[in-house]
Amino acid sequence: MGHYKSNLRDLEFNLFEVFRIQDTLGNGPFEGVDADTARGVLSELSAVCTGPLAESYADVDRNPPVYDPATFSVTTPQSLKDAYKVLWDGEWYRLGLPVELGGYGIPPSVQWAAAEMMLGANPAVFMYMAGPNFAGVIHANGTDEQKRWAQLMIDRGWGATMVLTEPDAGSDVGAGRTKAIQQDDGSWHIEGVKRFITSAEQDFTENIMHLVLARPEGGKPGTKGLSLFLVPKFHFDGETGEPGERNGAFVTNVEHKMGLKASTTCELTFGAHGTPAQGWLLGEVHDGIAQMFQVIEYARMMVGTKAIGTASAGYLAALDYAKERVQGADLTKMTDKTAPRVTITHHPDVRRSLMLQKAYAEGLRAVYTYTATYQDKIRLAEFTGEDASLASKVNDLLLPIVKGVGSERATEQLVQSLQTLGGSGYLQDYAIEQYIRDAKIDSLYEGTTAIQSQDFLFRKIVRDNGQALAHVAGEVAAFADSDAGNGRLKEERALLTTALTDVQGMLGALTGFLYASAEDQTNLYKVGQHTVRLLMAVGDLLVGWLLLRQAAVALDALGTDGVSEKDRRFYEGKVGVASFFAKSVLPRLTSEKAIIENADNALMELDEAAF
Ligand code: ST9
Ligand code: FAD
Repeated sequence: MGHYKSNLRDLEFNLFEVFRIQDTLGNGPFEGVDADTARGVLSELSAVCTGPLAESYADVDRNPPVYDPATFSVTTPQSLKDAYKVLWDGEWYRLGLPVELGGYGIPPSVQWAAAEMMLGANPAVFMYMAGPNFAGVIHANGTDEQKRWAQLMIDRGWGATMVLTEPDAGSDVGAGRTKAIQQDDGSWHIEGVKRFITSAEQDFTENIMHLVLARPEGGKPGTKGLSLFLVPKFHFDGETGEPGERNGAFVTNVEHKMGLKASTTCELTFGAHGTPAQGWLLGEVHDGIAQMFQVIEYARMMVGTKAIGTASAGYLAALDYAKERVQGADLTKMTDKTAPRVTITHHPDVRRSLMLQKAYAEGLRAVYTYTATYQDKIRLAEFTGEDASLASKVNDLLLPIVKGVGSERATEQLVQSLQTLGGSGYLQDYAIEQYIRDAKIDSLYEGTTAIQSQDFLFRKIVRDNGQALAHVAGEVAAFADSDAGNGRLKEERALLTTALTDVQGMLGALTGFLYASAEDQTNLYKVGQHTVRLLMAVGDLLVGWLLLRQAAVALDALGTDGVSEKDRRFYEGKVGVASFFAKSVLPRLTSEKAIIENADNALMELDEAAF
């Protein structure tokens, strides 16, 4: 048995009881998949993830890949290779592929449920499997020749990377200096140094395709001057894919990190070691940042789901421990030194912490699943030729919540999971300390939380004229105003209404500052101080709402005949956690709103030396 515990019951509850994806299965793009198939996929994968995939998790952390600067190569431990083989040979990458590239027509909602388990069990291994997915982006944007390469990448099992970051261009991708020089044969030579590139070197695929942002000579400044180039590690035969000469993209360092050590984080140097780094312009069009964002959108959803999957595993580990650990007497008998000792689940503070861990693990799972249902809607609309624009905007709106809130709350709650184990949590005997180290990266890469929050407010709300937000707020309001829960959730729905009003108040204040910035630009600083506060508040609102939606479904189920004992406990947990979150977290949004409304610029006026 590995370290990982999946929560298959909750995944299926979301998919089939709350979001009722069976109503769309068997139709259009999902014609070949029915509910039984989807359940079968998830239960088979759950066995893989809790079993062989999880096995190498600690070993690779303690014995990470080793870099050899003499050969620019990496040697990975056998346990990592074995774990990769488990996923690759199981062809689990096909879950994320379009049918024309060998996918099964599985809807995104099910894919992300599947991804949560793989990411929870062994995140680095999932990330090494990026080749087929990235091939999908090449296939969607490439020339006919590049579409063939995409198929070769899948058939021959190549790795792939996304290459944006440079020493002086992290959040500010547009500051990148790596350049591209066109050659007479139509290809390009890439020159420059990229850093922090995930999976840019390993020793278990025959080739790696790097998707590289570089600026053609004389190109515009900023992100709009960047183009996307395909730069293989080895040149290859365009018909068979057979690898040939080494291309001039060499890994010149592998970082030593706090966690996620199984994943190689590489410095990638182009064209500086006697061999030119030859690349090909994706689709022969200069539209690099927009093309790369197709990869980034997938990766942001992945990072959020990774964080949430790890938080769930941490909660379940803490819960198991708390049910066994005997320590102290019941609080009501604290003065009686002979009172029987109890398991720590009897202590109110442990219960409070466990319930908050459960709320975020299960509430955020509902948030990413809700998001994925909009990806399902996009697929369905595209298939029938209907307008997918609203679904697309809602998906865009929710991505920074999944990524930004998912990663921040996961780290926070994983610390609580460790706390539940007391001093034992600090030991490497338990997986939670590694969960914390491995999940911390999620609030950093793929755009830090500050970047997510600005994307959320400026691009996804203001630039969208609030359309997607109005749609989601409408759904929250409709639920709050309904009689869901048959009278049992009345107080909680009132708290949800207040939380929605608070979030609307925050937005009102922030847009007020934005308008005022037309007169006095420093008003923008007031916005900038509070975008993360807004992002986190909307995250709490959505968690609160979706937990209550789940509670309403659970109450309906509890009211029917024949509910098994196991299900009864599961449903009661759903009602309990929703009520807890509504009463103990949502009211905080009122003070968050007051903080935003009272924003001033004292912070910005303070001399840097005073910090
Ligand atoms: C990284 C990788 O960190 C981490 C690990 C990755 C591992 C990958 C592994 C994947 C695994 C796959 C496994 C598959 C297994 C399959 C199994 C399936 C079950 N949305 O606002 P402007 C575009 S990588 C869409 O002016 P600035 C848009 O084209 C490094 N597009 O930006 C826009 O033009 P327009 C990650 C967007 O001020 C243009 O950009 N690094 C969006 O020039 C310019 O926009 C980062 O993420 C969006 N949200 O630049 C960087 N936003 O407006 C973070 C922008 O005309 N920094 N565009 O439409 C940022 O995001 C900055 O905000 C910035 C600012 C760079 C965009
Ligand atoms: P900086 O941009 O220097 O940010 C430093 C701090 O300043 C952060 O707190 C940030 O939020 C804040 N900040 C910066 N600008 C602003 C602003 N405008 N407003 C408000 N706050 C701001 N990159 C790739 O291209 N491909 C990969 O595969 C990849 N994998 C990675 C793997 C790992 C393990 C790591 C650590 C990084 C990886 N990255 C990758 C890079 C990653 O995406 C960047 O680290 C990230 O985008 C942040 O950039 P930075 O580290 O330069 O931080």
